[in-house]
Amino acid sequence: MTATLYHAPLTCSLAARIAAAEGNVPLNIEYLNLRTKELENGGSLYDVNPLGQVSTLKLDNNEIITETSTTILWLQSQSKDPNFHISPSSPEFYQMARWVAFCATELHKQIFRVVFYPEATDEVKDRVRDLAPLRFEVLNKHLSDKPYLLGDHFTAADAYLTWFFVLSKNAQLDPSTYEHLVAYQERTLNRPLIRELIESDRAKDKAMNQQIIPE
Ligand SMILES: N[C@@H](CCC(=O)N[C@@H](CS)C(=O)NCC(=O)O)C(=O)O
Repeated sequence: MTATLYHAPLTCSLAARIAAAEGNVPLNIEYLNLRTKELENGGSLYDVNPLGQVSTLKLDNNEIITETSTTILWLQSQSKDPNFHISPSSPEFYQMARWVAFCATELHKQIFRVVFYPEATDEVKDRVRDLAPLRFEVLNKHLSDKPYLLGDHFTAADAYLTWFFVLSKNAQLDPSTYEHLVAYQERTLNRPLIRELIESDRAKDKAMNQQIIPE
């Protein structure tokens, strides 16, 4: 009953990995290099996802789930931790889905998808970076009276937002004037399981010469 995550170190599939770790959901990891699309154990990411993208998850019945947002929601559905698992019939589920979608569309695709890719000029990248402050403001206000996006407990939505902060410095984004966001970043990035995953991904990124975070 263990799903396999096709995982390129430090990329958005780390968000799915964080969700699995925090929800105590068993997960097999198939490493790949996102620059070459080569799977560590042979074959190509294109064999499982024609777009050559992570996050891609293979369930134990061989069904494939793509899109980071959906993989994160699936992983949370498998968690037996009552503080992590949120039933789709509860109103809270839609708050979680809202923040997962916010991370996917307002932060990941809208900002990272431009600043980390060669298609855009430096001028376009800077203009897209200018979208960040309003989004940071929304998050800062939301987090002003709670430690995590949904309240007292780390949920799947936090897994996605935490990953965003793993790479935000490399994207030349600066949330340092948003005090609740800074506190959130410190709180989440220092959770022991998350720290361990980031350290292990940094080492793997380097060993693979994938250079998501260049030295
Ligand atoms: N539609 C996918 C896209 C995710 C995405 O942009 N993944 C990046 C890594 S963070 C990727 O695989 N990039 C490689 C490519 O687009 O060729 C999702 O929402 O998860």
